[in-house]
Amino acid sequence: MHKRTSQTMRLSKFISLALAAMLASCAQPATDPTTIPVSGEMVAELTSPPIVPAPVGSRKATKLKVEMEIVEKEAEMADGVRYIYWTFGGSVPGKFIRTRIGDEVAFTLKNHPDNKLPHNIDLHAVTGPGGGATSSFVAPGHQITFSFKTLNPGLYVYHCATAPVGMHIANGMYGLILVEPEGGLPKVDREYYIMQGDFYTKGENGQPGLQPFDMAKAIDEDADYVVFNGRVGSLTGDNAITANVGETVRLFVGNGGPNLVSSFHVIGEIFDKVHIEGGSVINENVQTTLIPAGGAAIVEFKVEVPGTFILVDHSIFRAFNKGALGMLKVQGEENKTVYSGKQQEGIYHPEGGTIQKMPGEAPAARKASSVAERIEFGKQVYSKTCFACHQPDGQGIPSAFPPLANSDYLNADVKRAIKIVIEGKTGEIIVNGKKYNSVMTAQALTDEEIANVLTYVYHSWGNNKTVVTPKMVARVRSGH
Ligand code: HEC
Ligand SMILES: [Cu+2]
Repeated sequence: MHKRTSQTMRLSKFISLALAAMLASCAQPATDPTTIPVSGEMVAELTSPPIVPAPVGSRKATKLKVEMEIVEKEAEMADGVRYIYWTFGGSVPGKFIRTRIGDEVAFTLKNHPDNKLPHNIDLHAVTGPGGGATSSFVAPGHQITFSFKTLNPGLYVYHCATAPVGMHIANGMYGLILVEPEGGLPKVDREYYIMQGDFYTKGENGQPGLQPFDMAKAIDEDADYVVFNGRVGSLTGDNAITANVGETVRLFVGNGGPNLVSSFHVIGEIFDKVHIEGGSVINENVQTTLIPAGGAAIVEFKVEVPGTFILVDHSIFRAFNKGALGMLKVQGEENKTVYSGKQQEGIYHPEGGTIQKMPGEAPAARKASSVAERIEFGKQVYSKTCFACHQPDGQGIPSAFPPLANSDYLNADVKRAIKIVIEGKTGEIIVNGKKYNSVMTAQALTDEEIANVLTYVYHSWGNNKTVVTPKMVARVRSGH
């Protein structure tokens, strides 16, 4: 009897203790991140942009080994323009590091023996002096290891902090480290890594050859190049990032600077969610998000319609003249409710002229009855549609918009020219010996208008006087 009582008592005491412990662990507000236990160890997957490592998912905090090699190397900044980059892991930005809260990161920084300079690393995700910089200074041919615990979830910049700091950053020494919250970020279909940076070269933008760093321009914040992922064209044409209609896309966007802040925008998309400054506050329904130098943002949106969506720094001359332009190509079914495409076009005469209707909708606009008329009507189309880029005199703008004046490219192939006006054009082309690699948007014009404008262009500025007819345009449009 006595024995049984004491057993029961012991058991009930045990149960209440266990309950109390359980309750305490539930009631405990967010665990002190410094006390999150780590189990096991693993080698971190590191990726070069625009790829990101696999999500942490539900894995427990662990000892995460990061091995980063510093590489100084020559690479292309733009077509024909070369630059000596200093890199974390061989790319600009450097390798993406993906951790979760509570991880103990064992960070090994290796400075390749062929390198010329000492470097170090300051990770904004580190709580400690210099963000690791004071412990990580490493000479060529050496390696150092230090360790830190990730205490705050978010997206953080890392960069070299060796004097002159600005120069090390300007040469490409930055990247992103993500600290995921417990349980990981919500699942999305696509994730990409993009980082803006400004570059300062002795020669002006586009001047070919190996370009040295220009300290005076850097101090003046007078950038020759403002680019995503280290070079002009890193995310355009065949390098574009991709998604399918209906998918959710998450962009980890950083800004290495060294000087400029980024007004990050995707033309034709609205950010459903933005983790402002890479932190925990989520803003919704954002058009353009400001990313400070040495800062980041996580941007999420669903793609509802197909097309090419252009990523820019909306300080817009940087996008169209200094390189801060990328592309997200979305494939899939059209959704005419979300976006109709062009339904109707008329000529808008504020002073009260007649509205011209598209053929098919109503009897067409005035049809040219002679070549002279075609040229005259074409000139009107040109001065409304083409001249902003190709310029009123057809001279174009060096390294941005190719000339139509005396253009060997234009004169060589009329079908190709028609196709360009119908479909737009991206990718490298050579016009009169100069390379262009930019974007011409599709021009929403009728066959008649395209015939007119191209006839005008072919009869202007020393071109070969080809006459383009609406029939020719229709044939190209139908794929013949
Ligand atoms: C938004 C700027 C823009 C507009 C507007 C524009 N273009 Fe272009 N165009 C470009 C760019 C940029 C290229 C080069 C594309 C590339 O690099 O692949 C180009 C290339 C061309 C080319 C081939 C290259 C050459 O120089 O011969 C032709 C022809 C052309 N455009 C004609 C036109 C015509 C005609 C119009 C008006 C109906 C027009 N473009 C409107 C930007 C534009
Ligand atoms: Cu450095």
